[in-house]
Amino acid sequence: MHEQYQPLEVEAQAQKYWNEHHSFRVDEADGKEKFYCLSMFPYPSGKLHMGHVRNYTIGDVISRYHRMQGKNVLQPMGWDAFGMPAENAAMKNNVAPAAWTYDNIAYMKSQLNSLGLAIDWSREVTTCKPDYYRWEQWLFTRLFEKGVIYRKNGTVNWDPVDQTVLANEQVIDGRGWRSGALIEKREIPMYYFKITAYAEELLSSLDDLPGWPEQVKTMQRNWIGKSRGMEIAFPYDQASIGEAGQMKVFTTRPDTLMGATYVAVAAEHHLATLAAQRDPSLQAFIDECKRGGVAEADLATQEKKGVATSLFVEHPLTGAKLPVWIANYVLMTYGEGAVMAVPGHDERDFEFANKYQLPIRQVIAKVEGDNDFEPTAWKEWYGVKDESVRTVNSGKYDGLGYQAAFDAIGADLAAKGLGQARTQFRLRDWGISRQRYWGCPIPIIHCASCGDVPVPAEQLPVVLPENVVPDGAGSPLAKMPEFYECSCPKCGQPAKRETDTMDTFVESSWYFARYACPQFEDGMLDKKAANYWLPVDQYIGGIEHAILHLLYARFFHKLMRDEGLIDSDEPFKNLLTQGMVVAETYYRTLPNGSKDWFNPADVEVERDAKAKVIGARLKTDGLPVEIGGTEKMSKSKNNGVDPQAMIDAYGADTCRLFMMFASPPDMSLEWSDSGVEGASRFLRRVWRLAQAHVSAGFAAAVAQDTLTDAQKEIRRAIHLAIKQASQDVGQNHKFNTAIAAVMTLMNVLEKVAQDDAGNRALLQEGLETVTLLLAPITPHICHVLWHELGKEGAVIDASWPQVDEAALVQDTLQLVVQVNGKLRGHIEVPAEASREDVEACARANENVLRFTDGLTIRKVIVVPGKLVNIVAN
Ligand code: ANZ
Ligand code: ZN
Repeated sequence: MHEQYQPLEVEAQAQKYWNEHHSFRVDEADGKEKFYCLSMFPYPSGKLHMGHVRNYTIGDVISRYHRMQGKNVLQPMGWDAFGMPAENAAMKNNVAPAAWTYDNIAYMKSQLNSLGLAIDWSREVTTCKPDYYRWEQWLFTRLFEKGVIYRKNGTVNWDPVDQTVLANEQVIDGRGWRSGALIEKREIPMYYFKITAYAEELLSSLDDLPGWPEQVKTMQRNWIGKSRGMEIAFPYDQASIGEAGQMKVFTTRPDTLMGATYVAVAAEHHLATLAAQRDPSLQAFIDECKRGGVAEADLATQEKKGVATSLFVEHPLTGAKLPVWIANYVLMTYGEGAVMAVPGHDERDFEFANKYQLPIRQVIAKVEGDNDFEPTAWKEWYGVKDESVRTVNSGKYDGLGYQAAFDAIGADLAAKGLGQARTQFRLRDWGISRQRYWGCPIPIIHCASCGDVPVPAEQLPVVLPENVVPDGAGSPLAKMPEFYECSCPKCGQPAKRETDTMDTFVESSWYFARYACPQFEDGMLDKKAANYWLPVDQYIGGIEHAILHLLYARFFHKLMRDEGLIDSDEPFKNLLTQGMVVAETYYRTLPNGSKDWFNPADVEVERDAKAKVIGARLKTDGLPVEIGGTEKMSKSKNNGVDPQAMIDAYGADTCRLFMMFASPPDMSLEWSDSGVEGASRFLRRVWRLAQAHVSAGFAAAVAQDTLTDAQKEIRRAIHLAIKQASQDVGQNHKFNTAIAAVMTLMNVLEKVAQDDAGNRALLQEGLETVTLLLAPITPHICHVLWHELGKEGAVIDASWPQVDEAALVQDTLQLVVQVNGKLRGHIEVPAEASREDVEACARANENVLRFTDGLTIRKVIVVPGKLVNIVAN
């Protein structure tokens, strides 16, 4: 054993052992309990960033811990390999996206290996490879035949100069990112997954996921957005509209119907079109709304604007004529694209009515006691719909609570055929067509006589040609007759292959299942293997995937279930969303007012005695820089730290220990050089103690009943550490406090003299314990230490240590003694001493006698195991 800890050598040795022994390869072995631990797979962007390292270390620690619990642990890894960055890089460097992607994968795989992750690489999945996407295409054709996938027109961003469709992120301030041209909206045919058909189940089965963070479930619930309400029809006013018909609205507040003073429609609504035919001056506003193409979130906050039309509709209960407005806050894609405006009780309508001088009518009031309305405070009752409010100014409906008003108004509307209860979801069907090259081809053939024909299973996969360099002007596939020319599978006539590819969220929606059987060639999933491994026991990834990825993956799991491929209902039993990795930012303000950001690695910080940062200077010129506060590591603030530099300088174990010690996994982690150095120092201490112990020769096993009192204390520290770490890691994923427990133990062990057999036995037990407790976190050094401590087999095959309850028993306890709440001394009592004995011992303490001299003892408070407080005056 080297005297010094040499991480590079230690890590190479451990990794060599794992490789040679295929240590992490698993199969569906009977008998053992399975544990499937999954970290979200990376996009192969080029190199790992700190967020990846954190994510994969957390997953690895959990995996290794469960392996030590005797479970059959699967930890797979793969590549989310399709996507736009590859196309952009391809254009920049004139290499094919495939070559760029495969190079990145090779490099990042070597990085993952250098971290020492316990991955079963025999299950590697790469989504851009035909053996993977073939099954995605197969499922697509099945779902298309079932009607779960369908084709309809969708709106895209069209760049008229580049003649190409742009993704949302390629549109910057309304212009194309390359051409700078003003972007137009275009309707083109696209394929949609009917996720709305699963809305109810996706919502209700969130209740079956107690292992998910509440916050994520709430985000999903809001995204699915179930609203119970009513569909209400407003008959056209024949005189102004000139045709018969009804304008429908969806409302969650039919109880406010008597307060509707106008109606508003979206710019794309039929009535808007009709109004503009009558009055062309309206067209400008309609065009402005359509051009906006604003995200839904912005719609809620943007300034409300509208124009009046000369059209009217009739109130369904009173027949009163309500003016029709065109308003920018009404979405064409929600409900019916029209609203009944109740400015008295809806904030958006209120803002609009105030601006355009439209009447506002109060029809809801707060009720205090039985019937004590408070008409002045009504604006506070926006959104309130329960029994704390009553209808007012509503004629025959006056005095009703929310539900009673809903029912009474609903019944009258139903009798007239003008209303019915309805549930509305915010969730939309998922449009997956992308006019991009580097994605999974959509397996459809367009035939002039047969229409859209799915590619037959035996002709799959539709292989994406890999040697293509896109030029940024439209999809390359659409310019490759050798790709799109084909014959119709039904009639044999010449036909055209679809050239759109799928949204890359499709690949990441089922990779977790393919890991169960990555080489299976007879179907998408090998049912036996998939049912064995799934659901994933622990899924780990960033909170940024809380909505889309996790919702799509849940959806796909249900699609695969309904296809008979798998039996479970949900893919991820437990979810851990890791916090961000943040770092200090440094900058100087340039003469033009913009900021020049400096990387933390290039900055020297000054600290005061309490280690608080008081100043910072650039290393190159020694001049001060401003401190911009801690922020998520990002390119824009230049505060990213390259994990590779840290691994190269300190080794993977130090890096892993720092990451796990700096904060619990769900909190943000602040980068700190001194933290890394601290981690490195700690590992060197462990090594040094082990080295000293091992070089002193043989150590016998501990015999609890021969230990002296002092030795019992040492052994107690060992087992307290086991107890603490087991709780922290096993139950709460609090690796930081588990590490702290090991550090406390190290402080004890370092003080043990290597002088007699009893001490040496304790040191042996202590060092074995340190090694086992750290094994999931710093696996390389523990692999070597285990061997050096003379243990048979590898530490990865060892069991997590067990607490010896006998070692925790304390023969004597030290209690604090207080007089009137002030510390006056300590007493030593037998652990099993009675309350009376403890009290008597405290009263006899000489300090207590001194401080109670001349006083009367009024009360003695005993907190067992802790303290005695004597109240005297
Ligand atoms: C009258 C009313 C009175 C409304 C009131 C609210 C409060 P959620 O809960 O999100 O489903 N709405 C309906 N369709 C719309 C559209 N296409 N664009 C914009 N807003 C629309 O929201 C339902 C409410 O959103 C509906 O209930 C409707 O306004 C509005 F005191 O109708 B309400
Ligand atoms: Zn045909």
